[in-house]
Amino acid sequence: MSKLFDKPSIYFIMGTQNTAGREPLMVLEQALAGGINHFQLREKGSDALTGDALMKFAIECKWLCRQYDVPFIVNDHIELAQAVDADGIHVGQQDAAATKVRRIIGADKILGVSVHSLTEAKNAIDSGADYVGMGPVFNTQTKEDAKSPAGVSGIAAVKKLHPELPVIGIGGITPDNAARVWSAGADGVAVISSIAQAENIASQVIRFKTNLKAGAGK
Ligand code: 3NM
Repeated sequence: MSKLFDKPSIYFIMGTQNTAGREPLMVLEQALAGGINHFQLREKGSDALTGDALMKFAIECKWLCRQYDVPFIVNDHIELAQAVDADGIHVGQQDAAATKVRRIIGADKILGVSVHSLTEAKNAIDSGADYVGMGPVFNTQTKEDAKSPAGVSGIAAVKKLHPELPVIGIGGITPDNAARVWSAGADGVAVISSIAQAENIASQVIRFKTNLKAGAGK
């Protein structure tokens, strides 16, 4: 397993539109206090922050992540990631091609790619991805154009062929189903709503950790 994912990762993803009206920085700080291992800023949709407001928010998120020594990863916005000196960038299949992104950000930054098949996983490796996000594992309400839920079999198939590639499951993951994702071979779980909208955010992260450990017989 790569050093980046050397233990079950709770990889929290959030934009200002995911917090059900709660102060996003407070949500992030609670998630960090609970023990998330990675954070990705993902501003999406018609009400997404843009321009200076997005830059300011990204700098604040990065500062909070630094306090907890958690890598700060930006979704899709390469220029923003570079401007705030993020630790990494995550791109989808529709975003700028991963090979080009790797060339722009250099070897030292983290590159994550969303994949939905073995072929896409192989292409991500060839592009220099440090990890892939694979989903949706379960049904999700969060991503409007999400594909049909694929379960955990795709993750198991990718890990069988590419055991060295860190794979993070995404889509509809909760503390109750996270251990299934881990048992299939995933290196972590990427989560938006189950953490961002939890009543007690830090406790919810701790529940994820406890349940992942319980399922860690792989
Ligand atoms: N990507 P939640 S599913 C951002 O399948 C994202 O690639 C997906 O949100 C994919 O944890 C998804 O609330 C949404 O289900 C995940």
